[in-house]
Amino acid sequence: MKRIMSLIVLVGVLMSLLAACGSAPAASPTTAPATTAPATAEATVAATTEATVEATVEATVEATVEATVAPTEATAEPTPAAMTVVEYIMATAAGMTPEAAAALGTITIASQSPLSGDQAALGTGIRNGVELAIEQANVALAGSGVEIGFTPFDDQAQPEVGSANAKNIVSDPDILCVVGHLNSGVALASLPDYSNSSLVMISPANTNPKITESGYANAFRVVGRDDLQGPIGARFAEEIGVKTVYILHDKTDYGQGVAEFFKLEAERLGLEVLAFEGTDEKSDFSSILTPLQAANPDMIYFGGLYPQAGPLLRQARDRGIMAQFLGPDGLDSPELAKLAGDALEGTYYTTVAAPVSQFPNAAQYATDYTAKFNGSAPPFSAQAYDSAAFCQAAIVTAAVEANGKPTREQVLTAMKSLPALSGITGTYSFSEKGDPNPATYYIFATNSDPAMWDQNELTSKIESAPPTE
Ligand code: ABU
Repeated sequence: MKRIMSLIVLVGVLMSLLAACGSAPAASPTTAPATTAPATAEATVAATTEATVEATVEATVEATVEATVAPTEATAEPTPAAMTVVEYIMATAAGMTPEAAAALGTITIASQSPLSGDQAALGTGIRNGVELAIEQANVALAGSGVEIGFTPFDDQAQPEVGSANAKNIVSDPDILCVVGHLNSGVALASLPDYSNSSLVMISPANTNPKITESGYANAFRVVGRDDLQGPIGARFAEEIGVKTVYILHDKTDYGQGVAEFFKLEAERLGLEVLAFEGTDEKSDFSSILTPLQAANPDMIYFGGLYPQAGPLLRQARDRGIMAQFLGPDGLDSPELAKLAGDALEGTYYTTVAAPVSQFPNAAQYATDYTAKFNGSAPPFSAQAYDSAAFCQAAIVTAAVEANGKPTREQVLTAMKSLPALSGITGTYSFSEKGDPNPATYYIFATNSDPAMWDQNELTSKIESAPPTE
């Protein structure tokens, strides 16, 4: 029955996309490449205009329809012949001369993610994924002369902290690649510094379109984008019969951004949006929930992360609000189940990460992670492992090319020239802008047992190319 439901939902989503395709105007550019990088996350928030969002949603529909109807590169199954990124690193390192290896000196990969504060569960998983990737690569590369160091940074989920760390990172000449961030707003605050020194950043988690739409040649990610994630959520809401929706968000680049993409698609589908409201409240949601209860929506959509979503949902259910509940990948953490408890039953989230159990090639990673860190690998940690592997592949390629220690510019050039390679979470090739093509989007029904987060029920799975201009 569950399988049939999943298929019905998926077919429904695809049919809706087809219908939308018929009426959608031609896609228009999402954002013109910036000639100067945005200086702050605030500035980039302000830059998210309604027109941009609208244009992106149009492009989204087109891209997704393309991906689902015309199974070209966007729906291609992972190429069986694709070399794994680890095989690629080993084969490339084997081509290094002893002189080049001796000239490498210290080479370091940095990570940036929240290691303290209420998002540390996901941020620590990202750091751990990078650490494991580097440790395992160094074992495999023993004797080749290549050894990569690791320096983790705590960005505290704060744009100003990420930006300050970024200045320290770029001032260390040994750091040739950075894996980060968890929060799109923090990445957007850090990217100007990375960009000014041509330092490759590969994000395991950032979904805001501006990461790759702001003209940064050095920005890459291994996950999908909110201009697809939001509309996919809206289409799912329609498929399960939602007619009215009350939209809340956390006022961040990410949370507000994905909520805007959800809203535009919901309105286009004819759903009534009863409210669109931002809040940075973390504990007492009564002033939000009183008008929400009076509005009696079919669904609450929350654009944000689990530390807010958990208490919000718990308090809503405690007041007798039984509306459907849906949110994006910021909810993809067993911490949500700890915070919301049984209030989580019957709710949904969309995600670009998914439990490690979704990825057959990540089984060994899950075992290794538990052995090393004494806990289950959280969502986004396997994506961090893959991001670090791509950093290594680019660095080793550039080192062979440079016949010694490469510059950051050479690492960036190498990153852009990598072939499609298989990681533990999928086969990745990157678009010109740095988006994975394709990316995978999931919808899960949650269960309230944090220990069973890996067993959340997959409702549907959609592969899509990134939206095109
Ligand atoms: N995409 C989940 C993490 C939140 C963010 O992108 O800001």
